[in-house]
Amino acid sequence: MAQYARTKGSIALITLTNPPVNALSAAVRKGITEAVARAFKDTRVKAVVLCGENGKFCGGADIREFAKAMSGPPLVPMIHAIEAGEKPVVAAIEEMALGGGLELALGCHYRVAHAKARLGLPEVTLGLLPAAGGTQRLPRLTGIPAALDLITTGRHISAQEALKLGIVDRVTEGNAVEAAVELALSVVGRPLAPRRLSNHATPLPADLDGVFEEVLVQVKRRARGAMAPVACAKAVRAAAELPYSRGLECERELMNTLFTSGQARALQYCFFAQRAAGKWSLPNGARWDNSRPRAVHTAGVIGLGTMGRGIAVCLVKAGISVVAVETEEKQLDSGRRAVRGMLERDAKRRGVTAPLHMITFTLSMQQLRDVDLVIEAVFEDMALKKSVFAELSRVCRPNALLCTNTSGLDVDELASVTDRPPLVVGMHFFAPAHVMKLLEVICGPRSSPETVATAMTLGKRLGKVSVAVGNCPGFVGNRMLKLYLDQAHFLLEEGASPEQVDQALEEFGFALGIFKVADLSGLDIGWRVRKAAGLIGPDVDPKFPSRHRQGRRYCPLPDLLCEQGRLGQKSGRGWYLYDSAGGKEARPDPAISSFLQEYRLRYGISARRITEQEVVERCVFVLANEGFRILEDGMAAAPEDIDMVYVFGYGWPRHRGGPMFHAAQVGLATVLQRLEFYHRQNPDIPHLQPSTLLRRLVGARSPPMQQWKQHIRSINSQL
Ligand code: 3H9
Repeated sequence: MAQYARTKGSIALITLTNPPVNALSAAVRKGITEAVARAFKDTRVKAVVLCGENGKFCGGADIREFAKAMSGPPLVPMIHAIEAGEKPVVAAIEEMALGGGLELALGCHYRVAHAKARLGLPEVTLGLLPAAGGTQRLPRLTGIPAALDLITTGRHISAQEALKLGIVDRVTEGNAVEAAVELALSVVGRPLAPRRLSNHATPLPADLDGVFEEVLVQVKRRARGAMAPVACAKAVRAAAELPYSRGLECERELMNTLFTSGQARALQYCFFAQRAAGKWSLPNGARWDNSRPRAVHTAGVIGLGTMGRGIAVCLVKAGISVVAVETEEKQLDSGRRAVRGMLERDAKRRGVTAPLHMITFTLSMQQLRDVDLVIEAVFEDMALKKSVFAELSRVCRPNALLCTNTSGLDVDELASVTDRPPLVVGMHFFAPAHVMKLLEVICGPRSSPETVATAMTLGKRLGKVSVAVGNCPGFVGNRMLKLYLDQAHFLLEEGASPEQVDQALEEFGFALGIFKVADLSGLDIGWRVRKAAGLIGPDVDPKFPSRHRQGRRYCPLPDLLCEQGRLGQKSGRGWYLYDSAGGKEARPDPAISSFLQEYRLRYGISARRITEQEVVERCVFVLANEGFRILEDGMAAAPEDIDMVYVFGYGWPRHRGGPMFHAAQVGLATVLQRLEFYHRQNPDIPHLQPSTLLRRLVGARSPPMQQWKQHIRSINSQL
C-alpha cells in the first residue's frame, strides 16, 4: 500500500497506493512506516519524496475505518518519525492533501504542490479535529488566525493560497513529483532542524484573547450546538499557549471526546449518505452505473421569478449556455437585471469575468428550438404548467429533455400533455436555487433511465446533492414539511408562541426556526396551496373558521394571518415583526401574542405550558414518522436519501444526521412510545399515529438502518 522506488540515484520515491483517494488506511500507514524506515537506512538514499498514486496525494485518514477497532501503526508517531528523520522528506502534492494527508505533508520538511491541488483540514466537517498533529503544526507555520480559519471551517484552499500562507514551498504547473524530486536533490545536506514545524514557536497575535473570543462567537453562531468547531478552536489555543508535546496531548484528549460522540457518527454518516444518494436505481433495473446521461451544452429556463433566476445562474456558472424565457417585457427586464447582477457579484468575488455572454433573454419560446434541455420554473399552477409543456412539445427538438421545477405537482400528469413522456422529469430546486445544495430529481413512472441519469448528473455538475425521489404530492421534502408545519401551528393553538417554538428548534440545531422560515418564504405560498387543495373555500365561516377539515384537525391560524395582510418578510409582518417590507431582522410582535390569546379564547382553548422537549419531539418525530411512510410507499430508496433531503434542503442540523438517523440515535422504541403518547393526547392528528414500518421495526428490535427496508412487507418501489 506504499510503493518504494529509487530515482535519480539518490532519491527514494514512496507512493501511497489506496484508490480512489489514497486514504491512510492501516495498510497504507504500515506501508509508509516501512518504506520511510527503509529509505532512512539505505545509505545510497539522500532524500525522500512522498507522493500518491493516480495523481492524487492523499484524501486523509480512511473514514471507513473509523467504525472499526484501531489497527496498524498510528499516524502521530509515523509522522513524527518522518519529521525527526535525518534525511529531507518532500511531499509532492497532486490534486489533494486533505485531513491526515495534509498533516502527513506538514510532517515532511518541504512541500511542493501542483497549481490545481486543493489543500485543507476538513476534519471538523466529520465531527473531528486534525489529530495527527495538525492543530499543533499548522499554527506554528501560518500563525493563529489563518490556522483557526482553516481548522474551524474545514474549507479547502487552492495551491496559490497555500503558497501565500506558507503551507507549501513551491507551486508548479508541471509535474509535481518531478518538481519535488528536483527540490529534494537541491536541499540535500541543508540543516533540517529549522524545517521541523514541531520545533517552531507559534507566532502570536497581539490580542490573543480577543482573537479566540471572536472565533468562538463565530463558530457557535455558524454551527449551533456542534461540538467539533469549538474543540478545534481549543486545540489551536493549546498551540498558542503550550509547548508542542503538551499541545499534542490536548489535541488527543479533545479528539477522544469528539471521536466517541454521536455528532461525529452523524457527520460521518452524512459523508457516506451524501455519496450514496448519487447511486440511484429504478424498479426496471436501470441504475446510476448502467445508464448513460446525455451531454447538456445548452438549456432553456422558463420563468424568471425567484426560482428561475437562481436556476439560470447555476446553469451559466456550470458552463451551460442558457436561453431564458419570460412572457412580459417587464418581468423579462427585471429578471435580466437580477440574473446579471448575481453573475457579476459572483464573478467579482472570484476575481473573474462574469460570463454574461452565455445567457440570452427572450420573450419567444421559439428560441428554445435547439436546446438540449428545458427547465420550467413558472408559477405553481397545474393548468399553466400543462400549457407550457404542451407548447414545449411543439417547439423543442424531439429529443430535448423537458424538466419541471414543480415543488409538489404530479410530474406524470405534466408528462401526459407532451409528445415525449419518457423525456420528462422533475428537477426540484430549493430557494435560493444558486445557493441551496439540494436537488430533488422526481422520477415519473414513465421517465426513462437516460432522462433520470441526465438530471442526476446535471445536478452534480451544478454542485448540487441530487436525490432521486418518487412522484407523490410534495415528493419527499415538502410532503414531510407539511406535517412538521402542522405540528408547529397546533403548538401555537395549544399555548406556545412562535418565538418559543423557533427557539426550541434552533437550540436543537436547525439553522432557522420554522416560523422564521415561513416568514422568509412568504406565508401566501402555503395559503395558495391550501386553497388549491380545497381546504379553504366559500364554505369556511370567515368569522369562526373550522378547526377540523377533511376529517382531521386543521389550524386556521396561518390563513387568518394572511387575511390580515401579514405575509411574512415581504410585507414587513408575519409571525414576527420586521422594520420594513423586505426587512430581515425578526422581532417578536406583541400583536401576535394578543392575536393568539384572542384566538384561544374564541375557541375555548385553555393555553398550557409547553416544554421545549414537546416542541422538538412533536416536530422532529413527526418528520421521521412520515419518512417511514415514504419508505413504505417506495417514494425514497433508502432512509439516507430522506436524510440528505432534510440536511441539504431544509436546514436540518448536519451533526444530527437527518430525521431518520436521529430517530435511530434516539432509539426507535422511544420514538414510537413518544408518538403514541402524543397521539393519545391528540387523536384527531392522524400523522402522530406511528407508522406501520416504525412499529414493525421496533417489533424486530430496532435493526440498523441498512436493514430497515427488509421489514417493509411489500415494497412498491417507485424508484
Ligand atoms: C482525518 O484525516 C483524520 C486525521 O486528522 C487523523 C486523525 C488521527 N476515506 O467524494 P468523492 C471515498 S479525517 C475513505 O465521490 P470527489 C468516497 O467515499 C479525513 N473513503 O470524490 C467515495 O467512495 P465511493 C479527512 C474516502 O472527487 C470515493 O472516495 N479527509 C475518503 O468528488 C470518491 O469520493 C476528508 O474529510 C476518505 N478519507 O471528492 C476528505 N475520501 O466511490 C474527505 C473519499 O465508494 N473526502 N473517499 O462512493 C472528500 O472530501 C472528497 O472525497 C474528495 C474527493 C475531495 C477527496
